[in-house]
Amino acid sequence: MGLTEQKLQQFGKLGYVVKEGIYGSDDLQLLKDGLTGAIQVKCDQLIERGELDRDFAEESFETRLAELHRHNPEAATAVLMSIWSGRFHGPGILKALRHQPLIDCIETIIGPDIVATSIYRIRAKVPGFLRGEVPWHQDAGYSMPHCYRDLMVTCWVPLVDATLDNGCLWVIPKVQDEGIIQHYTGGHAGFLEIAPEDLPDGAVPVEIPAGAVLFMTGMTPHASFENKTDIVRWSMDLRYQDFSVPSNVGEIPEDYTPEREEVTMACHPNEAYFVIQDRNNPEREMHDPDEFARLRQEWDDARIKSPGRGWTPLEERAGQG
Ligand SMILES: O=C(O)CCC(=O)C(=O)O
Repeated sequence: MGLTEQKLQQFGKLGYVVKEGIYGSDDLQLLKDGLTGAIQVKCDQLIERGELDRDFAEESFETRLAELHRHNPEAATAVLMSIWSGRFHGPGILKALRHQPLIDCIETIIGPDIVATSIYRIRAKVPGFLRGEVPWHQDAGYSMPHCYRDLMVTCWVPLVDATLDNGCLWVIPKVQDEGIIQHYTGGHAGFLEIAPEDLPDGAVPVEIPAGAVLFMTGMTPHASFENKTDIVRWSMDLRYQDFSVPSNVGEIPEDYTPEREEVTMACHPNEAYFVIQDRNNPEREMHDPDEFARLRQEWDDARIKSPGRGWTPLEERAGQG
């Protein structure tokens, strides 16, 4: 139940900690089935349009997109983009977000009042797919500046064993209390990126088995590199905060007008937030997957402009591709 005192101390000291066995092999099946369904829908569409001649449905969850990518990189990219990032909010994601053994650990870190954000990402790091490599950044670099000091916990969960070879996450320990590092636009594959000269020393790889969770602060620099294997390094990352951290729970997208003071906005104004646990008002908790998907879509569609997003000043590094 939850994190031990020793693990909590490690989180405070290093800015990250790992706990194994949080998700068992059955716990993520609904999510994997949902992803398989979404992949099939996109493959069917591509086949109908004559852009793909086979769907590799006979392959396993771990190998299907790798084989598809080898066979037809353009079609595989279209499939990947259809589920990329937070675009997948189908079956299984709310269950994964509410998974009690994970929530117990989050409670150890931030207390019993728990909000999750729509900034969950499902990542299929397919061998040879460049967007699968994520350059060095702090998650806080993506949030509004007034939230830099707030604790948002990122939970990185590999759905297959994460190894050096298939592109496990790397983290830089013990710098999480030193503040935000300059992030630049135009980094690898369009991500925000910390310049090499600004990167603190001491990066360590975090090789962990499927179903383990790597907990990080929003200020913990992390990155992941090439997948040199034949299988897909599937992972998901989920994010949690307590009630004191700005969110849009209880608001509607229309509340976000251009005149609104930035400091009153959610840390990520254009993503929906959900109450996961509220002991005093359990009726506020999100349990319905359909309502979850609807709310998620509503905020996604609204495309709220967040004027002061974290990478101030907004500038591209000379020479970045
Ligand atoms: O999964 C990866 O490779 C990168 C994950 C990441 O950057 C994140 O969770 O913020």
